[in-house]
Amino acid sequence: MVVSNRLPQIEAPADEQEARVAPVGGLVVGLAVALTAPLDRREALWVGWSGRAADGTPANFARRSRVRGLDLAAFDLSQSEVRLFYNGFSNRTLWPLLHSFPAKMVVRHDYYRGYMRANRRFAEILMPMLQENDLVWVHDHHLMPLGRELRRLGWTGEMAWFLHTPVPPADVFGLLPWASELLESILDYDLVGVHTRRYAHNLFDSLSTEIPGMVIGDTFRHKGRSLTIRSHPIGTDYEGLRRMAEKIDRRAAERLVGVISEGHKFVLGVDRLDYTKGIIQRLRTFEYLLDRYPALRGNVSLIQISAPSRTRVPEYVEERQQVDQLVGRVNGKFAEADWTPIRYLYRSYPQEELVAFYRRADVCLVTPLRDGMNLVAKEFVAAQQATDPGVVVLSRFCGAADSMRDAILVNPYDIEATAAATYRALRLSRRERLRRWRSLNEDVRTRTAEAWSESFLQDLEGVSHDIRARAHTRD
Ligand code: GDG
Repeated sequence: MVVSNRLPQIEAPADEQEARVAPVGGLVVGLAVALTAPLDRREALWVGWSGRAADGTPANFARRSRVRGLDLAAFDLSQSEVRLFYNGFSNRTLWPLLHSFPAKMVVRHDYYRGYMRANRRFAEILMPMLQENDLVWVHDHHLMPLGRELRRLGWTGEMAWFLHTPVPPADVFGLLPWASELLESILDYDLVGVHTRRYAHNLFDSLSTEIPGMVIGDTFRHKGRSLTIRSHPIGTDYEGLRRMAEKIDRRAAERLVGVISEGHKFVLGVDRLDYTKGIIQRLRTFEYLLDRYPALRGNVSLIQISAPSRTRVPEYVEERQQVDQLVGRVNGKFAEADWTPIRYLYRSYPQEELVAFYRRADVCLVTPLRDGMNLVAKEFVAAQQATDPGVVVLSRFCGAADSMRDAILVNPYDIEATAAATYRALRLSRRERLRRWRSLNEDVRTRTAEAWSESFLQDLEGVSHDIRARAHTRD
């Protein structure tokens, strides 16, 4: 049983803009791929929020449906759950904290209480659906204490949690007033997965700082409980993306991107509109690039696709305004009658069209200030032409940078250096582009979403087996 806050299919929109972008987001994309692939011995049911905010008290059971090969079970949240649990504690407290933006963290006790209550309700809805021998796989920061709530209701089976965000250093985690309670709650899982070894290290460090316990190998022991923490980096649907990319012909790409004259290059950015993605810094980088290298004016443009996200959260409203203003300023400064430096697209595209953008771009700027993994970088690589590939400029501060060493790595806070790296990317020889792409492609081809879920679930079975064996020996 897979549990996440959001599902890939939204029944009725919580609000109009969210409805259009419901499937956009790395967790849903990665999991949908993993669960649609033939999980040989396994069947999966994916349970989560319908996306609907009920008018009165929502029903405490989930409605089942089958969508594009996935078995889903969805339930509604109340309006106050959406406000306190989803927009509040999940998006305004935990999200900025986990991404090391403590100044943006909103500390409100009603948010925390709402979060704990909502987790309890998730557990009440799940419990009657669980059958003996099920594996429970919980996802992301919204559902950190769900494992504890399920144990309270009597679930004794195997249970794991995967956190899709980064894990900040212990000093930052400790800024959360409820750090020790939340960290203690995860000890009820058998296995916790994160994207990188650094995040696993940070989580051990936070646990050791907040709770008396012992780290032994990759387990944390506290009051007779033992939690294993391991890194399992997520990937993409490599084969699917390649097939999609190979079907795109020049005309279809031109219909979308426009006819790009010979010698004109384009740089691409694709993100949910989120302050962690470094969109403001990216726009400033592009501005600096045009200032510093005037020969690029008229010959290079930036296409920035920003999918609307969390549109009810004040920090996201503010980010959107800042991005709008900056795009306007830079375009006003440099545009010519026949050339617009930044083409800013505030919308979400069907995946085939996104792939056409990837395929056509010369350089992809993937420059988050902090990101758990970042699937855009991997999708871009998967979509490239093997004979004439584009170049990835990648932030050092995302999980993807761990294995994508042949991207051009940058510190996105350093606008001048990132502009210089972008300039270099635009001028790389074909030979050098090929060399880098081949190495990146090998990484993306082998570490897929399917491989991620399979290795994680195998790990969970192994860990649970060890726990049972230890308990048996004690008996
Ligand atoms: C979280 C973590 C981690 C974007 N615009 C459109 C569109 N997208 C798709 C991309 C990609 C996904 O959304 C974004 O994934 P990321 O991984 O880049 O980022 P988050 O949404 O923040 O995801 C992240 C991930 O979980 C998985 O663990 O990597 O670090 O923050 O798949 O293609 N898709 C479509 N149209 C768009 O306009 N169809």
